[in-house]
Formats: sequence, C-alpha cells, structure tokens
Amino acid sequence: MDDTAGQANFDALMAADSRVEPRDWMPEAYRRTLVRQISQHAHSEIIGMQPEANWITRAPSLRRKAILMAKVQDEAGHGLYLYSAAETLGTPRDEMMEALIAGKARYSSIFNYPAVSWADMGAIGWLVDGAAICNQVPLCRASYGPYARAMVRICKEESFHQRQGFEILLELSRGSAVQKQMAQDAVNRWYAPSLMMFGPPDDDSPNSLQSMAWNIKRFSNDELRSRFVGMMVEQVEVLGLTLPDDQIRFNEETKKWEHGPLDWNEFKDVLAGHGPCNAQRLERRRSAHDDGAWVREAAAAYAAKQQAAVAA
Ligand code: BYC
Repeated sequence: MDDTAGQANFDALMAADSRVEPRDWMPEAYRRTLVRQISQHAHSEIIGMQPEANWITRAPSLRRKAILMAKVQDEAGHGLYLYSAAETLGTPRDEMMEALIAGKARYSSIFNYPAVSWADMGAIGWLVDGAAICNQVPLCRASYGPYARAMVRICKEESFHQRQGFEILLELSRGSAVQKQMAQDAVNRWYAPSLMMFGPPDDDSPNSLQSMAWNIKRFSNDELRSRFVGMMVEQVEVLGLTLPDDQIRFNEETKKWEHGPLDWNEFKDVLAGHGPCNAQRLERRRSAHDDGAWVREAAAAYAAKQQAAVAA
C-alpha cells in the first residue's frame, strides 16, 4: 500500500473506531506516540515492582508474603506483555531497556516515592492500583490492537491488586489505634502522588488532544482524575479512614468530582529526576539488568540452537 492509500485506510479505521494491527500502514507520528506511551507504561510496571518488593521479606505473615510476591510477579508479567506489544511497532526491547537504564525514558512519577511502612503496601494497592485501573480500563479500547488486548488481562489483575490493598488497609483500620494511624498516614502519603499519576492538567498536557483524536486515550487526564476521586471518596468511608483533602466536592453543575490543588512543581521535579527515590530506582534497575545478563545470553543461545535444529 502506498502512503496515500495507507493514510486513507488508516483514516477509515479511525472514523469507524476500529483497530489498527501491526502490519497495517500507520502514520509515523502515531507509531512514535504508541511506542512512547507503551514503553513508558512497560517501564512503569517493572520499576513499580521495587517499592513493594522492598517489603516482601518484612511482610507480617506468610499469607501476606505469598500475596505480595504474587502481586510483584504480576507486575513483571505486565511489563512483559507491554514490551511485547511495543515490539510489534518495530522497536526492539533492548533499545527500550537501554533508554530506561540510561535514564532517558520516562516511567510513572508514582514510583519515585518511598514505601516507608507496611501500611504503604495497602495504600499502594488501593490508591496506586486503583488509579491505574481507572486510567487503564479505557485503554482496553485503545485503537492499537496489541496494546488494547494486553490491557484486558492487565486490568483484571489490577482489580485483584486493588482489593488486596483495600483489605490490608481495612484490617489495619479495624486494628489497634496505632495500626489505624499507620493506615491513615499511608493514605495521606500516597493520595496526592496517586492523583498525579493521571498526568498534568488538561491545559498543560501536550499529547492528549492528538492521542484522543487517534482513539488511543479515550478520556482526558483531568476527566479520569475526577472519576478516580469520586470512586475513592466512597471507598474511604468503608475503610473508616479519610482522604487528606478537604476540598473534595461533587459539582452539581458539571456533574464532576473536584479536588483541592495539587503541587505541580513537585510533579515536574519528580519528572526531572529529582523525586525522593529516582536515583535509587534507576540504580536498582541497572544492577538487576546486569545481574540478569547471563539469563538473556542463555536464552538467546538456546533459541539459536533451536532455530539451527529446525533449519537442519
Ligand atoms: N509520570 O501530554 P501528557 C502501574 C509525561 S503502572 C511520569 O498528558 P500523555 C503499576 C508524559 O509521558 C502505571 N510522566 O502525556 C505498576 C509526557 O512526557 P513525554 C503507568 C508523566 O502520554 C506497578 C508529559 O508528561 N500507567 O499502574 O498523553 C505496581 C506530558 O503529559 C506522567 C501508564 O503508563 C506521570 N504520572 O498522558 C502498581 C498508563 N504523566 O512522553 C501499579 C498509560 C504524564 O511527552 N499511559 N507524564 O516526554 C497513559 O495513560 C498516558 O501516557 C499518561 C500521560 C496519562 C500517563
């Protein structure tokens, strides 16, 4: 297909709200946007293993340890599906990984905050995975087939993750006064950073309009943030805790939830690499990458042997 026919085919797919598949012609800018978003998403999943992996050895019971290990493994799996989806666009995984460990690629701001107590495992599951679900369910309808299909399974697993976080907080909240305070402190720490996961405000979001026109993003950053606040307001009551924001209200005119101001300078600092844990997260990823070199080499050697056997 030449470029003119390809563009016409792509435009028709967009107009019909259909799926674009890897072999379809697509505009270079669409391809670049997808590689950017999907690889950033994959990086977030594997960097996101760190704050929770940090607590596996200190989980308060064998049951909690087993659950947390399964969750952290799920995040590695999400990274795998997403790197695979991004590779279908022609960018090799090594290249994406190099960009991450060289500090050139973005990953979600949220994972540059420390998990300082066991209650943070509850707050991460409830708030961070909750925000992830809110942002990612619409991505199951993204126009690029491999991304949308990967998101279906990821969202199912994220729902389990969110419930396990909720359950940790509920148990702490129903425990002693000290335990309840631990849960409240964790919610206080993770609330604002989890709202920032949805990205900058709409009037400061350079990519949103085009990504929405391409049916990659279905809702704007502020729209999803507002929905998330509405969900959390109900759930926090069941937990017997509070959200650290006395400006949350439902606007009857716009029919949207509103929240208090967020510190967007802090967000920019974190994106610029100056969050509390940026350096530590990248350093850990680099050493894990180096430690895993022999596994990659062994897998490649095995694959080459298999291929040679088939060719012979
Ligand atoms: N952190 O124009 P905008 C998880 C960047 S994993 C860092 O609004 P866009 C989990 C943005 O990339 C959760 N950077 O961009 C894992 C852009 O920079 P570039 C990860 C951010 O792409 C383990 C610039 O700011 N979820 O849940 O239209 C354990 C301008 O923004 C952030 C995803 O990746 C941020 N928070 O919208 C537990 C979901 N926000 O690239 C849980 C998929 C913005 O132009 N991604 N930036 O240099 C998306 O939905 C969209 O990419 C975003 C941003 C809503 C995040």
